[in-house]
Amino acid sequence: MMLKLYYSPGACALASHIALEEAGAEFELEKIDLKQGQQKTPEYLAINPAGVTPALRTDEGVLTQNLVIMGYIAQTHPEAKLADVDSSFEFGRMQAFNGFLASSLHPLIGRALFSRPPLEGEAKDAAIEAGMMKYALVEDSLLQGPWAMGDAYTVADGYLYVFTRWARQAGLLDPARYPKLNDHLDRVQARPAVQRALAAEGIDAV
Ligand SMILES: N[C@@H](CCC(=O)N[C@@H](CS)C(=O)NCC(=O)O)C(=O)O
Repeated sequence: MMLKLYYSPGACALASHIALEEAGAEFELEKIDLKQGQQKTPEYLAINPAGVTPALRTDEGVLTQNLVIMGYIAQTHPEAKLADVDSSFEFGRMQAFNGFLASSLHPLIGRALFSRPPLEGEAKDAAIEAGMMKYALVEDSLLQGPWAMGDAYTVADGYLYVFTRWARQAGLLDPARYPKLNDHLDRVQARPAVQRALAAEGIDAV
């Protein structure tokens, strides 16, 4: 089976990219330059009509949404143990965590940091505050430690890393307020699979 991931460097598709590396999957990458609007070309809209990355081409068709793609990678590579695929309940618990990142944290921090045109002044401050409330919920309640779901690394860890990476780059991940998230970021970033994904996307560790 040949997989192809459509991604944009440093954007949220990095989570699916990390999952592919962690799985030891055979895959190709195709870069979609969001700044140049390549996600809205007819060619890409034929792959993902929503006009966003990631998309994963499989032999059966295209999958979208990081949490779906990551779940698929974990299920199709059970030997890599990227999720507890034998327990529907534990798998669901992990997807609930991923769903929180996808539907609650990502939209808010994405709006604060990447709105076009950029937010400024009080509007930006308010957007950052709203986004950081979601990081605080992960720090204070959702992150089990040392990994997102507890003792075992899962695809949820690569997903959380995408957002802590953005926050640290923006100077928002104060170690005094977010010690667990900082520890988690460093722990994920030290993994060889993550370093391979960063190198392939041409982006830096933070
Ligand atoms: N919930 C979706 C979010 C996808 C998404 O918003 N991707 C962003 C990059 S982080 C994108 O491609 N944005 C391009 C645009 O909105 O034009 C997922 O997890 O796959």
